[in-house]
Amino acid sequence: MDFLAQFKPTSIAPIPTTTISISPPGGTHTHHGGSHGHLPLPTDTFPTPDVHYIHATHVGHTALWVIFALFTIGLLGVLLMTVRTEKRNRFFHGVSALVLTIAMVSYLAMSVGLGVSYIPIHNHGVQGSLHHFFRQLYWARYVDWLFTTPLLLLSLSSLAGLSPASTLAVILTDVFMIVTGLLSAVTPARWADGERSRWAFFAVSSVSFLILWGILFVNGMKAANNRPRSTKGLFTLLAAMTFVLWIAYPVVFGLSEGANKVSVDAEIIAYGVLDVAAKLGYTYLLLFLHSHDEHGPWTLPEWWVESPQVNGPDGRGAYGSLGRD
Ligand code: RET
Repeated sequence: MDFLAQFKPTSIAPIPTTTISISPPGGTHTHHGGSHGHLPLPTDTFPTPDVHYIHATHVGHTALWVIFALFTIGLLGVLLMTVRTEKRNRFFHGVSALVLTIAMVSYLAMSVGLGVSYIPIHNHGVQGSLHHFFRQLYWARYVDWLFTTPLLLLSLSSLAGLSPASTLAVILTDVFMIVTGLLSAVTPARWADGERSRWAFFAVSSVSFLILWGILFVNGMKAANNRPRSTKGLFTLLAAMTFVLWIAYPVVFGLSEGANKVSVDAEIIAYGVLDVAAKLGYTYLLLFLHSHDEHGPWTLPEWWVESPQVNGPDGRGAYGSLGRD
């Protein structure tokens, strides 16, 4: 079904026109001859551009609220699991709670109408350039992804025991992917050259996607070989699941922000399903299936989770006595 049909010229009223008359300096009366006749005012008729906004309806707005509610409930569940876990084993709980908090706030923002703008998009052959199309862009999701995707990758990398250098490489490549993806989404593409720049940014972002997953799979599997069997299995499962889910993002992008093939409502629902699976699904699988062992790279050191117990020789506390000898 072509949702754009409703905007095509057959169903669009003819382009309205504006007629203007200009009163020339000196008036329109004749100066010669005996008569006092007036010349007609010079007039011209212009077509007025017809502006069309493609935006979410009640369906999309409701979906945003529902997804916000799911993240809120999911976050509460994770917080409950966190307080019931020993402090030193809360690494994955902390990272996951952060991911869900950011997602919750971002969906709340979008639900109340924040983080949105209108981007000029290509006409796709619709009657010349006089129909101007603007599509609603929820850019708030890119701000969400900018923070949540690095955290999800940190969580996956830590599970595998990936080196700090490779983890940083994965995260920086991911940030680059999201930023170039946002550039693709905000590129005004009213004409073909704008459309070309949009897909150029999309291609750059997609290459980063492949690089980041290349590093994560190759180095991650090597690192996971040094972990207990169950951890290696969980890493393989979560990495494969995450990879498959993440591939769907550029597909949804291509159909919505990219080529404007589906409505904004469909876009909201598709991204919503993916976000819930990639964040909530991931988190709960990880927290339920992962069992801590004392020597895992993710077990937090004592000094990190406990406040210093010592008082120092001068009674000013551990830090007050530093450097006295
Ligand atoms: C974009 C468009 C440009 C090409 C590519 C993209 C990839 C986006 C991804 C997003 C993942 C988001 C997640 C969010 C929260 O859980 C930016 C859509 C490759 C992979 C997992």
